[in-house]
Order: sequence, then C-alpha cells, then structure tokens
Amino acid sequence: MRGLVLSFVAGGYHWRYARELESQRVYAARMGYDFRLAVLPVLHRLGPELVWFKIHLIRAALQRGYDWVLFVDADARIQSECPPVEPSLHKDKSIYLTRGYSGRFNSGVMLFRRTNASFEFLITLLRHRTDVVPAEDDVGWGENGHVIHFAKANPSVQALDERWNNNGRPLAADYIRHFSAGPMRACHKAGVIPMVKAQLTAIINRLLVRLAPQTDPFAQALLFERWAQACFQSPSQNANDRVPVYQIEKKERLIAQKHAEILAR
Ligand SMILES: [Mn+2]
Repeated sequence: MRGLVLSFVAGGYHWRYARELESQRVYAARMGYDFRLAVLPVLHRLGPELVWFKIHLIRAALQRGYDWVLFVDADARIQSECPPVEPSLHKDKSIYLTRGYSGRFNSGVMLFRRTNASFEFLITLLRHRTDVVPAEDDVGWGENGHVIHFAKANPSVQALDERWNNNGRPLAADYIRHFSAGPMRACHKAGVIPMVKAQLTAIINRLLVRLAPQTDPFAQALLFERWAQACFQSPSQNANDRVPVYQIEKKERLIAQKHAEILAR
C-alpha cells in the first residue's frame, strides 16, 4: 500500500504555516508515507477560490497511483501522537471526512482511497464548481460547501473520528489540529517576521485581484488541472518534497516568448 500525505500553499502560507507544514512532513517520514507539498505562486491574482486547486491536486495524486491520499490543509498541524492512516480504511468505503465545529464536514482534512467512487466524487465536485449549493450546505466560498453537499447520501463516504480534524476544541486531545477560521484560529502562533511577510503578501494579492483579477472559474480550472498534473509528472522529483508547480508556468512562458521572437525575425 502506497500512501501519500498531501498539502499545498499559495501566497504567504509557507511562512505563516511553516511549523504546520513541517509537522506534516515529519509525520509522513515517521510513518513511511510519501509527502508532497505543491507550492503555488507567492503573488497571484486568483482570489480565495484558489482553494479549488485542492480537488484537482487530490485527483492528480490518485491518478498517479497512490492507494490512498491524506490531504491536509496547510493550516493544520499533525501531532506526534497521530496514529497511522491504514487502520481507518475500510474496503467498502472510499471517502473519509471529518465534521468541523459547525457539525458539517470540514474539507481541511480528507482521506481518499483510489477507487471509482473517489474519482466520481472528485469529478462531481469539479463539474458543479459554478453551481450554487443549498443554503444549509453553503459556507460562503471555496469547495467546502460542495464537499458537504455531495457527501450527503453518498454511500462511499465514511465519517472519521473528529480527532483527525480538530478545528473547534482547543483543549481537546487530537491527532490533527486545524487552525481554520473559527474558535481555533486564535490559538495559532507563528513568528512575527513570517506573520508580517504573510500579511503583506495577502494585502498585495488582494490588490492584484482588484487590479487584474484572474478569477474566471473555467480559466482557473484549466490552470489548476495543469498545475496539479505537473506536480506528479516529473519522475525525478523527490517523493518527499515541495514541488514549485508555478515554475512550469514560467518555463512555458519563456518557450512561448522564444517562439514569438523567432517568428518575428
Ligand atoms: Mn484550513
């Protein structure tokens, strides 16, 4: 069984959540799992809906042949007490989700087995990205509302023990502590300099979105799919590494530029 612990960062998240990301890498190394961190651009015009990249990334990892993929948000710390993943897997369940403090599924920690049911679920989410989900499932932005909605009545979904994604009870013992918006956010600590860098980045990125938004969902989906595939393409990549997927963009741009120059001669 080959398992992968997977996460991604964009903007200043690699500064802000450096400790959390390191805890994910350490956990994977301790358990003998691969770890991959997709690194998106620091400066971008994608807006908050860039979290949809997560779904593209998980799908690409499963396509790559991992038997299971544990996706963990960058703002989630894996504790040293976290047990191995395998005992949570059942042969008739594919998608493992945890309930957040709101009582609904929180997509910050998700575990998938490589099955048709998992692929179907992920494709369904992507296909319905621009559809509005019912108010009771809506969380206001991103892919979480869609996860909540399409997990309902899905026989392949299994609820995981809440310790796998604790985003609401700061005093409780847990396996993964998720500093998402809500009661846990105030408990997160990072150094002053990383926080300043991350906050400045966030301000600049909001400005960039206002000046030249790159927020069209269909254009984003194409870009995200390319980035996600690129993240698992090169065989030379260390399986326990951060993959700067945006460099592929840069390379392509340079090639396109060269072609244009040649044609102009
Ligand atoms: Mn999160």
